[in-house]
Amino acid sequence: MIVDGKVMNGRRRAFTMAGSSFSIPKPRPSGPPFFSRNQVAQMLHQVAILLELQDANVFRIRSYQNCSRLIGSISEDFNELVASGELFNLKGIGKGLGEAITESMNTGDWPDDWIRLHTDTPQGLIEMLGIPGLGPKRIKIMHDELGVDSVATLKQAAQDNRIAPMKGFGEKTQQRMLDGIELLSRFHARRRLDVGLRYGQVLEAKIASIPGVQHASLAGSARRRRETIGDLDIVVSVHDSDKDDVSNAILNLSGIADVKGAGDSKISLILDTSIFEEEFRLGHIDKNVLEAIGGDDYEQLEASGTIDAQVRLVPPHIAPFTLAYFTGSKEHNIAMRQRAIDRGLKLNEFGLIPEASAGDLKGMDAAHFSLPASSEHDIYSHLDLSFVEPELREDMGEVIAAESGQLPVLIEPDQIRGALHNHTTLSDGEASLEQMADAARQLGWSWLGIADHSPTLKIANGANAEDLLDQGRTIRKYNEQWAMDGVDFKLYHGVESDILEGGKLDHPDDVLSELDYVVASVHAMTKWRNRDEQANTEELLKVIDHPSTTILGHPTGRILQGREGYEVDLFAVLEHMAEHNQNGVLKAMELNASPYRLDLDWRLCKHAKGLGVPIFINPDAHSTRGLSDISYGVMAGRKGWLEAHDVLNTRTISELDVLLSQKE
Ligand code: DGT
Ligand code: CA
Ligand code: ZN
Repeated sequence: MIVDGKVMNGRRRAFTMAGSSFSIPKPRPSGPPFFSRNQVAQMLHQVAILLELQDANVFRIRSYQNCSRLIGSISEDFNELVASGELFNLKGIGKGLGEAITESMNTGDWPDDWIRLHTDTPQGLIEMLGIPGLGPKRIKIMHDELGVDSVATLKQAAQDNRIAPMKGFGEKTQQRMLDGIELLSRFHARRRLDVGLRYGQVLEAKIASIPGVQHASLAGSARRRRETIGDLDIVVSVHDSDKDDVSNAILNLSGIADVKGAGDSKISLILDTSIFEEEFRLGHIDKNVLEAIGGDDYEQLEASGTIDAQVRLVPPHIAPFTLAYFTGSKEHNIAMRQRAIDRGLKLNEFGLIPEASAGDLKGMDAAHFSLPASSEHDIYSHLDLSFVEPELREDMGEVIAAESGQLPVLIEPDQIRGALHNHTTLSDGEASLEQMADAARQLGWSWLGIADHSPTLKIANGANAEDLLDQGRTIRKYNEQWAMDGVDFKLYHGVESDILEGGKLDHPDDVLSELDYVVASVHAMTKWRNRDEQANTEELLKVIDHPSTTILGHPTGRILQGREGYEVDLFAVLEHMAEHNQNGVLKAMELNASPYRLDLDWRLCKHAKGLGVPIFINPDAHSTRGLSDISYGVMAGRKGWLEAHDVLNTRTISELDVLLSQKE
């Protein structure tokens, strides 16, 4: 945050990542004091940056920076310091700044020259500050020499190669700016679940451990396990008497790049990767995915990203209502509110209030009349509903199901016994067969399937038939050994076969028939994306009909925030698979658990379930660590209403043996 020297120097970019944060803090309706400590610190911080954009005297800039940092970090009561004039005794606050702050706090008006700095600086220059690695000094130079005054004109200048020739810039810098612009536009939007959840869970844990916090809970899209997350929402239950201390403690947590606003019960933060104890790493990303998502620089880009977080502080008796409200979704809330209205109740973030009792009272005041709730369960039960798991709160029929006791009993992570789509060093995996098997056993799994790439996929080092059959012999040898030793673990041998022209598989039938199963997947994305839906669908139907095909891998080929999938009628595909299953032939749909894919989309899982098409959740692991991606698949599966019964990863070895023998 702004009080943290390291962040101030190294991560200023985060400040404007969310452009709107660069605004003039508004005074409270009554005072003095008209501004909070955070508002003053924020204003000074902004002024320092604006001065730098104007190429002002370094000492002047530094005095604003230091003063901002100091105010953010002092432990004394800031209002008292100002009121008593002791502010002037602090080292680092000069007479001029001290007077300006005191006057602002007392009158609610910022000094004219601070305001003018804001209004005179083109918005485009401020926007540019959001580009990772680009500071005010360079922005100023480009503005003066090239007339660059916005992200758009900067992009044009870089593309025209007008930046590289300037003194002190160069090719590399120019390229970095282009990368940064792309990052800015992408991250302005949303973060993938794996990344967003990491930030969210760390922030939740940090806040939960602050003395005085009764409970801290992640809400919003992160709690609902959406595939991407806009901003984080956290609800903090805290007694009124502890609220100020808790607020201050939150504002002083590490990992805060900036504070967008700090009101009485809401704190808006911008987090960056310094929130993590360890260096921010993404682990192995398979080449295909990496290419779609930004290439080799991607991890660095992600490591310099930020995410916004809205923290709400409420007293414990209100917290369950606030948590339910901010968990959403908005659509689920609307359905719930309507149900409350039908019962003469008003549901909002403060309570569930009988219409007649609260009169004209609003918000917290009306909440005195609320029906009690010690947890979200009570809210649902007041409305004659069984508890709806957060993942289901998308207005996809969950309220009606909750009314009639028809909600699914969602699959749990510990019900997973194994997974079939994983890679080894035989193709593009990082770990050997042995290492993968060990890792699976350490996860407590009872079986693991290996499905390395097929020959056509050169980029992934697809294995030829001979090597594949060799791998099969090794697998059988291990299985025999384990059986003799009484080890309850089994390896299954499959292949991830590319889908070739005409819906064909990538090995001759006599090779395929040696395998336990085949995951058929599309990798020629360019071709498939250039073809229409009907042609693609027909190819998939054909490959599903191939007697050796067991599972359809990553059915659309989408890479979240990387590329769209190819067009395909998945309803037709699922119906086709359903027919096979009705005829006693196993054709399963993959829910690819890689957080970059989550393909089959959760919205279609419910449909697959309804048709009776079984699902395999597959981590598509390319390393031992990749196996744990299964957890994202389970999240998506839960979101798609899947129960243990719908997901074949929950089967025992003997059950799976039977299933995999259900061929034509
Ligand atoms: P996000 O942040 O875009 O990934 O998605 P959410 O679901 O976290 O949405 P967000 O952060 O805008 O708001 C958090 C929750 O607050 C949202 O899921 C439901 C609730 N909420 C926000 N605005 C409204 C609203 O206008 N009406 C209702 N009923 N609920 C709202
Ligand atoms: Ca949110
Ligand atoms: Zn794969």
